[in-house]
Amino acid sequence: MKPSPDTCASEFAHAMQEALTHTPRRISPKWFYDAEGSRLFDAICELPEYYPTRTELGLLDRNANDIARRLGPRVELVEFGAGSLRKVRLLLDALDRPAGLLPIDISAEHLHASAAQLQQDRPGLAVRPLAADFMQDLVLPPAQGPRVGFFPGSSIGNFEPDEARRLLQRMAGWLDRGLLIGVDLVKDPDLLHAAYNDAQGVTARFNRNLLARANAELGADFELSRWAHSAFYHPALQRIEMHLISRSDQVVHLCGHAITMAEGDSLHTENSYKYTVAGFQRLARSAGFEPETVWVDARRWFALHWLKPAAA
Ligand code: AVJ
Repeated sequence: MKPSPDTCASEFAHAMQEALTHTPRRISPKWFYDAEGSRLFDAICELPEYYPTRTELGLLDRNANDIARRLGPRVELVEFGAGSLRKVRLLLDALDRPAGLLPIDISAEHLHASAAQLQQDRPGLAVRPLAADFMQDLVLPPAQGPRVGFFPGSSIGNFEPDEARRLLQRMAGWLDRGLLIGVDLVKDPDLLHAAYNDAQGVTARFNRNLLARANAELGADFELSRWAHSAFYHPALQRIEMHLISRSDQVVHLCGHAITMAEGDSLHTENSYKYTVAGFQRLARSAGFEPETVWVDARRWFALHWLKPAAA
């Protein structure tokens, strides 16, 4: 496909060019989520090695009544990075007369399909999907009840701690009732390693999908087989890093640029920070929340925090 001048003026084109020409080469993981990337992520959630989804669903399921009581009646839920809307269904089932759901996701197609399905299953619920990047300026429609944020999956781990603090601060401004947020815990590095290096290679495909997307949308000529998936735990920084490593010297063409990569060169595609319970509570306090309750599974793999806005 020949790139049109206008796809090359897109934000994605700009992000890819910057990513490949700066040192170190790095890009925001938000670009993983085109329709295929969202589908691959849903497949990751089903993998035997990828414990976060299953563990968080278990926490929501087992504690649904307690959670619902704490959130209160007639709340409007705002879900950040809503994806397939599977988890919020458990909450909606338990909540006392929820006033509505505002699911926000960057992957428009996937969001609208999931929201339409949910609306069909719950005709009485006001579902108002918002295809947006919540890191950019975000204007929420008028609230239909006390607002509770729902940010599951440990997506907060994609941000540098400073950035995460700023995001939580903005959320505190939107959410008068509080925030229910899922956070992956610091744990045995072998378990973390397995979760991001699954035997079926789905995570590797998810990682390489960034390059497939650049080929499809921007007319780039990445040869996917020349890029190795690399994911490892960095204990001092308490994060998983994902990279794409060039398997040989190569030249990639992207929107009129020829970019040279040497064998072993890396493109850093994602960080996934892990937190202890106390470490995350400290971050939440610094962002204007008061940690109220935390639910943790018996193996201490995943934490679900209920944070209230700190009294002004
Ligand atoms: C969606 C950011 C929570 O960090 O575990 C899964 C994304 N990347 N496997 C994570 C992801 C590789 C996921 N988050």
